[in-house]
Amino acid sequence: MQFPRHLMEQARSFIDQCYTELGKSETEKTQRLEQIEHDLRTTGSYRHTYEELEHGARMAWRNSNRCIGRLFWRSLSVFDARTADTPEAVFNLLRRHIEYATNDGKIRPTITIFRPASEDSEIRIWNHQLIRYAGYQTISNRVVGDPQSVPFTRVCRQLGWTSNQGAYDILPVVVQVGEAVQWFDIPRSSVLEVPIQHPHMREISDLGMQWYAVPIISDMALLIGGIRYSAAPFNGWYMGTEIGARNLADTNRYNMLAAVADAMGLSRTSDATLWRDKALVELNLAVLHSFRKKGVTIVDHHTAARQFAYFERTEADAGRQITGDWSWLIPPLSPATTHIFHSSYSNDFQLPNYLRQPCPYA
Ligand code: HEM
Ligand code: NRG
Repeated sequence: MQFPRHLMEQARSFIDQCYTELGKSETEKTQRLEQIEHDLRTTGSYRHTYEELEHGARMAWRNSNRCIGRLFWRSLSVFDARTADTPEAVFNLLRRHIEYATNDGKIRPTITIFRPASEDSEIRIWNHQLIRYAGYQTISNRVVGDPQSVPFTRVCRQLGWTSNQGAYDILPVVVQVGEAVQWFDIPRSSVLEVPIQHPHMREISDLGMQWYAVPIISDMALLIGGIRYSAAPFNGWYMGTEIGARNLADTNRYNMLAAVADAMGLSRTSDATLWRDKALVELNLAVLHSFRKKGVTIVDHHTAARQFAYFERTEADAGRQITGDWSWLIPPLSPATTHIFHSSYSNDFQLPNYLRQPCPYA
């Protein structure tokens, strides 16, 4: 077997930084690198210790240029699920993830890491997020539900999943282990949802909007020390604008702004009445109010930006260069009221990190 030189270099760079940050001695570092080199020589790969996995996943969050929530990177709970090797075993651990992370609304940032991809087999979760609403294209070429979910919903139905075709149907989880693909319904009792109610405008509450409590991204790979974890779903909590200024507002999503404006009694005869802007503010207020009232963790964009400013300071104090993707870091509502809008960031890609990967279906 050819010695995987490139993998050794990536392992070296990771172990070097990881062990330094964890305050380990040069001896420990050297010994671990010798062991990794031995494993690479004899097996062609190496296995992270739990400590490396835990700190690697946290570093990857810290390096996520598009994430405004990174102040809390040290608090990530890391589940080692590398022994799961059937769709059923994977799904059981995904259920545990959902319940642990949801925590009755006191959301805990969590990641579950499944075995890394090898040359001939990988684990993939086909969903973009573990919990998400279905979308159905109707005969009149309209969409019921979340338009972004239309292709994946079609795949689920081809696999045999059925539903009542409502606007807020929770999709099943589709798990692939090697060649085996299987879908599973998440028990209703495991999914926390929030009806969207306005603090005083009853007409907005009557629109029947809702959203789920926990965003759990399940289609990105986690890259640590040259090892690619192709299934490593992670979650934090929502920033209100993700729901109120995008998911419920975008014209190619739930497209609710006109309905909200009508519920508020606004005139929509001219764009210049700023009815969209007024509706956006009340919808975002309703999202924050509803999560708060239900006891579900959420952050408003002003607080999130202040937390990000604090992250920038603590990173500088630790002697690290902070990187960021400006166009993703600015909130979609009132961006210029945050310091981020008036700052610039280097968008250099640092490892470990989370990475988009090719869609496993279609
Ligand atoms: C992106 C907030 C936790 C990794 C984002 C975005 C927001 C955000 C607002 C932009 C999303 C968009 O515009 O669609 C937060 C908040 C968190 C949190 C408030 C609360 C703790 C986490 C955690 C991880 C993470 C725990 C990983 C361990 C990422 C990544 C992206 C992202 C990789 C980019 C996703 C993509 O490219 O599609 N985050 N986040 N975040 N976040 Fe966070
Ligand atoms: N905008 C997406 C979710 C993207 C990630 N956002 C987070 N991540 N807050 C949406 O569903 O609206 N997180 O890990 O907390």
